[in-house]
Amino acid sequence: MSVFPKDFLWGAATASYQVEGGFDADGKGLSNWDLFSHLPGTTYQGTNGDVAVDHYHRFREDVALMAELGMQTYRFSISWPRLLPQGRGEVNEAGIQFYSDLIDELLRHNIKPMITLYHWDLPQALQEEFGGWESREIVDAFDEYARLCYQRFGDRVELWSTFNETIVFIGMGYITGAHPPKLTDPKKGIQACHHVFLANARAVKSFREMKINGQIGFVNVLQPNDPISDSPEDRRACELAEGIFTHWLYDPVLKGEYPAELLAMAQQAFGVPYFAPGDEALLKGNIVDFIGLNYYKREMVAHNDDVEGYAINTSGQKGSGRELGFKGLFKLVRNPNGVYTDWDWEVYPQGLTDAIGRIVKRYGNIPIYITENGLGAKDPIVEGEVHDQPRIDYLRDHIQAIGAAIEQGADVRGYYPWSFIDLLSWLNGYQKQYGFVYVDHDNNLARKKKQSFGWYQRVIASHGEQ
Ligand code: BGP
Repeated sequence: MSVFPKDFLWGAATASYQVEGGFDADGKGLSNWDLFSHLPGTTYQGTNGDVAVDHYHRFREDVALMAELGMQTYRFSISWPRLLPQGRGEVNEAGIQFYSDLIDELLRHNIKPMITLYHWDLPQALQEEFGGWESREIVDAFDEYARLCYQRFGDRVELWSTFNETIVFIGMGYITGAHPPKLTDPKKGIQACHHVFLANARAVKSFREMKINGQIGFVNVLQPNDPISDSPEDRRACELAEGIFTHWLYDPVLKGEYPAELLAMAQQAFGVPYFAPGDEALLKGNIVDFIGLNYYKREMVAHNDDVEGYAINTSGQKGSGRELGFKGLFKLVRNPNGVYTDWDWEVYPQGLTDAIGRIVKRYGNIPIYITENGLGAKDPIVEGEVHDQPRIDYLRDHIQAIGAAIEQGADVRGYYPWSFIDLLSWLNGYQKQYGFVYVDHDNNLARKKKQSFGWYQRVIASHGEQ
């Protein structure tokens, strides 16, 4: 008998900038990524999402493939500037129509939509007007956008999440400078992150005030950290890394407060986050209904007296990056016994069971959806077929890892492999593939089912037994 509960949902995920294209179609405003990806040296070989895989124009064909795959749910994000070209104010009805049609098409095929409100494509107008996430003004703007989405789609959509992976868009946007707005300013980053939590809380509040029939959650990545050795220095470094990468991001949305030790450290070192009157109550009063957990890899941690900064492997040449270090705090190091992908991500299915266990231990048995999980690889084409057995192996082992967590009592309600279709990997272009469906960039973006498509079809049909 399957360990997965009867109403466990099998799905897959994407995000607007990575699949839609139509970057200026039908009145859409520009996003921060529309500009950033065109700056020299920002993305792998200058790739961008101007056209992406043209899901904007081909969504009916894509939904038909989702239905054929047997998907019961589909996680996608809304492009804020497609609905509100200036970030607030005037509504672009053509943008509303696109998502409305997409939702109807999904429902017609019995596929439950899960909407992410913010998967990193900020209206550029707000960046220019007041500095985007740096300014408290973003909280009102985001609330206006969230309310618009609830109002127009809340009659048909029950599963919502506010944000995707704050650690990435804030961490890389404001600390490492690899994402827009390309800053290396921790002080601004910490305050921007605070504004994300406030925006989340406000959007959760509005969701409840508007009595939307559904649940609202927050999506975070979880890379469980393990110390590279048993030494007290490495264990302490690991504790700090886990605090910064995990507790800092989960506590405010699940407990309504920051982890105390780290809060004191940040305020002492940088004078932020700054709390305005009412912030604490807002966070405390608006805890999310569920957590969306994205899992790809674990990170081993060591104490760090020397390494500062990092270099990302965006080429898929093993060993071409350099691991992240914050001098005096910790560094991420390679596991000498680990199995790694071509992008140097450790393949460690047990880490997903661990990640779920750590959430349950710290926050109680809250509802969890695995909102992303997958293997980025360059899939070979052999005699016209796309071979992706490594992806099948990866996903199978991770599905088992979720099963193990469920057997231990965790309330995991659904699985969304990343990704439904090959799409733009933010910094790695189109060569880092994740999908069940291949897209032929040399042939009019034609869709083609991979080996993994038939496999996942059987997984869903057998409710995870495969
Ligand atoms: C997550 C993002 C996704 C996706 C995925 C894979 O952090 O939420 O949008 O891109 O990672 O990452 P990458 O494309 O860098 O391999």
